[in-house]
Amino acid sequence: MNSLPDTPFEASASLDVRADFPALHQEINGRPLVYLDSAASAQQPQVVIDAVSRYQSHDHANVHRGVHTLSHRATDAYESARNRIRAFINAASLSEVVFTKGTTESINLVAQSFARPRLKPGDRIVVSHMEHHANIVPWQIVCGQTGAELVVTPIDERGQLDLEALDRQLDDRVAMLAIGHVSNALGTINPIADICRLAHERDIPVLVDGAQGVPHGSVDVAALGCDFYAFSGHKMFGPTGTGVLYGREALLEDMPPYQGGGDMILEVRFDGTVYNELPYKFEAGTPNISGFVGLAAAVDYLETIGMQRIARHEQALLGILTKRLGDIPGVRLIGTAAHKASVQSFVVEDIHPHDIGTLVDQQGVAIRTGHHCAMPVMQYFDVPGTARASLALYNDENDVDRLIAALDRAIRMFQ
Ligand code: C6P
Repeated sequence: MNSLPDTPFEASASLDVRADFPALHQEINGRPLVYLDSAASAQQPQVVIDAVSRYQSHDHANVHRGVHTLSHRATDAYESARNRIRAFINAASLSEVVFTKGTTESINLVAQSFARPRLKPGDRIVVSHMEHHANIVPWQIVCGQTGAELVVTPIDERGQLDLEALDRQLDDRVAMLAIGHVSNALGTINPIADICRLAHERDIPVLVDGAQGVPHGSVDVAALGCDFYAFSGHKMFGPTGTGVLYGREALLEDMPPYQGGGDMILEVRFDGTVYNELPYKFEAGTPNISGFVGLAAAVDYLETIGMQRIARHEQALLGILTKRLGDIPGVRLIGTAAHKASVQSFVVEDIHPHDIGTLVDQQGVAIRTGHHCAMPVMQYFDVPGTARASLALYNDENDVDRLIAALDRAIRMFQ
């Protein structure tokens, strides 16, 4: 079951995991670091750093290529990472778990290998107004290549998807629906299982951008019913340069390779090449082996704590953060959906978000400011950008206090 929480203010299941994250134990500008930018990139626990280091120190070689012991060890580590991640998202088979560089590459792969050969002029691809650029631009590119048209599902002033408009838009011209699980700029959790059901009643395949979904609750691709699910390792406490594309086997089987090169072939002749089986057909070249070893360690770490506990902890903290921010005069919250993950965007009257970001950084508090690669969201709310605090399992109430104090001070400097 997809258990991203429905209830915004569940009781806190307090977590005490800060000690596991070495990067959190440092001073920035003379103050203990408060890290509230996990939606951009989450910090890594020591077990992930150790797993990568152990692999690099003892087991490293290329995968699927050598008969020597180290190559076997590297291949075993890489393929057992795939199995670990398969189980984490409940994919039916290893063939359905393609390793990529990140969400961006996963979505581009689907746009080019799945959508492009199927699209014809007049077809439609539906995306929502709250998408990250990674779930807009690849579709614009493929529309340009094929004559298909991009259609945008509106959102409301709380940052929620207009489901009735989506229902109307999903007609027989639509060849693909590409939708985010959780908005990075607004925190909105979309009802993906319902959306997939709606789309599938009309035979429309669905890609879910899960970059902000996977870190915040257990994601079960079978229960969601999506055709593709894309996510990044670095947002779920793993290394950068790792990503996953889940795809239904029958669809992946039918798709041409995204890139050509070593490892994605069974036989190469000048008169024709036979491609490798799934998922290797989509993994040309030497992959980020140590990165996926680290990602598997991150999955172990998350499962040991428990995704439900993480979700409850984050929800409780989000409730506190939202209330405290909303109580500050001059602060406008951007993204107040009924169902949210632990991200809160805001703007402060008469102060540019970048100034806010710089001033709180001077007090040791890391938040992200700007358009968050979601410019259409900024256009909808008519703001140049927002300040965004994003919470993870290692944040606590003290972090919220520190942000609020830093903000108060920043605002006073402008008065
Ligand atoms: N969002 C943020 O600060 P990559 O860069 O491929 O790992 O992930 C891209 C991406 C796609 N979809 C969503 C919903 C995302 O949030 C992101 C990355 C970061 O919000 C960096 S812009």
